[in-house]
Amino acid sequence: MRQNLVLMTDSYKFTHWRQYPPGTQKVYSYIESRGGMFEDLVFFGLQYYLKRYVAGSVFTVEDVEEADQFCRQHFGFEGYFNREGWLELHRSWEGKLPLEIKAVPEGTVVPVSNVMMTVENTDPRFPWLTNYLETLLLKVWYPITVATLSREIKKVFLSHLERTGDPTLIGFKLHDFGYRGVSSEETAAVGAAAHLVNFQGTDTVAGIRLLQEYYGVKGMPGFSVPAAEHSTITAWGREHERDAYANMLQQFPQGTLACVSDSYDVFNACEHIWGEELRSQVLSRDGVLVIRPDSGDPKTIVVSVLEILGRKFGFETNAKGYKVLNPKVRIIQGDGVNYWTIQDVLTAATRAGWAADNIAFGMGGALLQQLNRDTQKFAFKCSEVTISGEDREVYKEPVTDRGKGQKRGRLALVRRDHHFKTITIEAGKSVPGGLLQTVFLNGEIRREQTLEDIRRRAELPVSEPANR
Ligand code: AOY
Repeated sequence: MRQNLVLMTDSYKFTHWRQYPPGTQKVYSYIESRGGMFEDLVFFGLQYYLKRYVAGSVFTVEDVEEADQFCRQHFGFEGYFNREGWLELHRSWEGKLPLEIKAVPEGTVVPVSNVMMTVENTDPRFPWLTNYLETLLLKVWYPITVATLSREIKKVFLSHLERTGDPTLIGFKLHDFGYRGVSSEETAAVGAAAHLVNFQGTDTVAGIRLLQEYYGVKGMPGFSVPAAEHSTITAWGREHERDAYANMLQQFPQGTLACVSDSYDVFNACEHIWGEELRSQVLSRDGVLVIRPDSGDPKTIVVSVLEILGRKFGFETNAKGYKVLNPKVRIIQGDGVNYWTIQDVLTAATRAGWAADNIAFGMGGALLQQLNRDTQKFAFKCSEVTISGEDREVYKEPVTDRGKGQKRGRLALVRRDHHFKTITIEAGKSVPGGLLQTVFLNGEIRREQTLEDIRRRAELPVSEPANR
């Protein structure tokens, strides 16, 4: 399917140019989250969508003609699609889009119910262009929601590390296992990139490539290690589980190595194979063996495996009074992992006296796919129009759902001490210290963000480990 920006919108938007009042010169719209699962959002992903779809010369006369044909068949009538308008737009701007997009810098943590970005047309002949782009631009809901969820899990994990162990371990405690469980390669790339705002562990290669291509990343923003899957263990046959594990140790003699260990009996594997038959090889190995249980109730299995590994490989008690396994062995739980089960597992481990240091999680579908636009109630709404030179605040305020009431006029995001506030800009005034910056103007990217800056803005305070 050939990409055609003119067709990248909802069908009804083709017809909206006929619906604005006569004399409409400007449509000004904004994006906000109206609440949902979390209170603070990490703004992320707009730069990808702008560079990929919106910046530069992004449509041709051929695209307009194709859209015109499409709409004629789709609606069964001529003249619903704004052929003359799009052709005039192309003549005037050579395929570039006369829009101004302002946004908070990526990585900024913004409370819900605040403006995060605004869109307006800059050429009064094309006021219909602003909301034509809603369908494309509102997709930022997805990377924002993934980055937000990933950061909330980081908060949970950090609180456990602070109580029971070493908070500086946080960067590799939530590994992205989600590549296979998403609906498209683009979803994988965008979602995995969003996770890497907060963490450094990922198996979703597409996210790294997106950051390298769209966020100017020169080095390596995400890391992984050799790890077994069931096929590489079961291919040896049930009688040769030990040989499969021994081969892992032999093939990867250094560094961190992960091995799924529940192919037949995870308790037997930990107790007798890892803990007895291969124990000396594990202890003499130059690196950490990470055992991955992959079935059963996560909190029960993780605590049981910790107990077995503690008996077989030993542990120390840290300065906070929690048990830390022999440094040659750790656990990664990758089955049934979501925002809630991570807390269940960490709470169960804490109760049993185990530091969070011992545990990492692999999270797949629940990180990248089990989210929707309503997880944080995202909306793109018009708050001002200019009609025949007169600026008018516009809003809806349905009696049937007051929660859908809207902001009015031109909006600014300001920070007073530590809280954010959205204010309406008074006519003709500017807002000093406003946080929305022009990132796109008339076809050009005006400001770029680096992953380094994005990560720093979204950072959480990490305390130093206590000395024992
Ligand atoms: N990867 C840490 C490195 C990755 C994976 C990917 C689905 C890894 C497993 C592991 O330790 O066990 C996609 C399931 C697992």
